[in-house]
Amino acid sequence: MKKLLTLFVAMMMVLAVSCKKQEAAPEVGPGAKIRVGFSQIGAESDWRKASTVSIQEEAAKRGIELLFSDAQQKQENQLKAVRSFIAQGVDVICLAPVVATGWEDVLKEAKAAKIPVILIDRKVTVSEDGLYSCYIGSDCTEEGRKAARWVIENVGENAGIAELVGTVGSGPAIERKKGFEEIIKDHPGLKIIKSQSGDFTRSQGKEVMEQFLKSPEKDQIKVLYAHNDDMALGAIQAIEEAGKVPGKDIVIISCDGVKEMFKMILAGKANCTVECNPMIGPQLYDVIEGYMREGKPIPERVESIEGVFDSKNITQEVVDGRRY
Ligand code: GYE
Repeated sequence: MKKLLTLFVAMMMVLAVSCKKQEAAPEVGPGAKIRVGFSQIGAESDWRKASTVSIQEEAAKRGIELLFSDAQQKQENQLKAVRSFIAQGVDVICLAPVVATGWEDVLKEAKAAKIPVILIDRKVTVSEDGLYSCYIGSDCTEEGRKAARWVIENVGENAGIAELVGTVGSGPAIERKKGFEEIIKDHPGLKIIKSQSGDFTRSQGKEVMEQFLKSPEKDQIKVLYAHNDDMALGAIQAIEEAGKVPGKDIVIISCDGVKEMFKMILAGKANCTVECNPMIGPQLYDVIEGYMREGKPIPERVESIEGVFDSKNITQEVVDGRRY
């Protein structure tokens, strides 16, 4: 009995630390409308477009009123959107932050208005705790590690690596670089010899790769590590235009797992994509409805489940079944 009691107390303690201290939920009935303000980054990649669809479709399905704002990759637009959501008194704010810093003031304003903020897909760096309720999304550092492990296992110990970095200052760009470097640092033959941002877009991925392929180091580039599929897809075009064979002369690995990248891997023009799941609408509204309708505390972290895809597990069936 005493053992059971100790276990119960321990479980309650774990529960207490894993939930951020927050206002009691307003508790609305099953029929009442929930209003959510969502500040989306933009439409820079296939991944982003899929994430927008997931959040919009799921809101419609559940009868949740969604106020949607597209920031066109600009933080100033996101700050305006969040402030307007606060002014309109939404129940919950959902924010996909384009960069990691610069959010303290607006998050304090939301907190003062007692509106919980749920971050999705990108993290922020803030100096104090409790400025947002929850982060739903991927572990992008782990994605970087997975990419590096794949290179070590499939390419070997010696290769010059070109890196296409995501949006400067964004969580995924910082973390995917960090995770990748953390693993290759113990493999001295694997070196990043070129590294530049392509802002997560196909057009800039192509442009930057063109420059890499004109640089004095061009013949040492044996691997391309792109922080997202769109930049890799742009780079594939640049590689072909430079008269090289993508997937063979230069091994290509990126993050996201969008359908277009799957097709390239199946065609042998790319080699691997580390999955990052954009379909988080259902997880987001489970948290919001749990909080609003049942008074459940908002969890601090909701993780998405993700895999690694290469020629060993991509088939035509997998490509056809991919929604985005
Ligand atoms: O990898 C990229 C997008 O924030 C995780 O943003 C997301 C990234 C994703 O534009 O394609």
